[in-house]
Amino acid sequence: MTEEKDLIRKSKHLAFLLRHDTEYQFDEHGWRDVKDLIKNHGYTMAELEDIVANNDKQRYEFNTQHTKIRARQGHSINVDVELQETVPPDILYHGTATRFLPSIYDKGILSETRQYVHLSPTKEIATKVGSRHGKPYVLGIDCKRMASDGIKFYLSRNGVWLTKYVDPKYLLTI
Ligand code: HQG
Repeated sequence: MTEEKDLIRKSKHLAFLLRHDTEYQFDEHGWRDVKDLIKNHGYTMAELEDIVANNDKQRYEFNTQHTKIRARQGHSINVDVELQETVPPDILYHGTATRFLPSIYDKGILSETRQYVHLSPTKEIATKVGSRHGKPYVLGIDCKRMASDGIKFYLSRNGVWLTKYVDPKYLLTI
């Protein structure tokens, strides 16, 4: 494997280790010890520094001393990554696959295995998110109405909008 491919593989595996690993005892704010990743998961400090600095979606962050690392969003494990509650723009987008639409129009957008439903600021980003699951489809979300109904939104430090659930009544035809 080339060095570059190995780093991509390690960056992807880090998403699992920081968002979904039920074997590890995370602290309440979702931090994992850098030492654990070096000792037990084959990372070097230089690789972790490289991944955090250059990750395409800026998914990860260090604490100030670089002794701990966490994912900024996307967790299935139950941690509080101190998300910033933020007033959303009037419309956000959710990228999904066409085969999920009947169920989404029936039950709304569920967070499924993750802690939150993920919403994108642009149709372009939402299309990319949806295409991970099949033929992409972009739903518009009436965030203005959700916010005025008292529903909370959070903005992760890498620009992903999060909310707990989107009721079908807030889905827009775009
Ligand atoms: C769908 C990536 C049927 C939902 C992305 C989605 C994102 C339903 C799938 C982040 C449903 C869950 C999250 C319902 C929701 N019936 N299907 N009622 N409600 N769904 O991967 O939003 O690269 O957990 O539409 O860029 O695709 O990993 O969520 O298709 O930001 O950093 O259930 O993951 O970021 O899939 O992606 P996911 P997502 P990273």
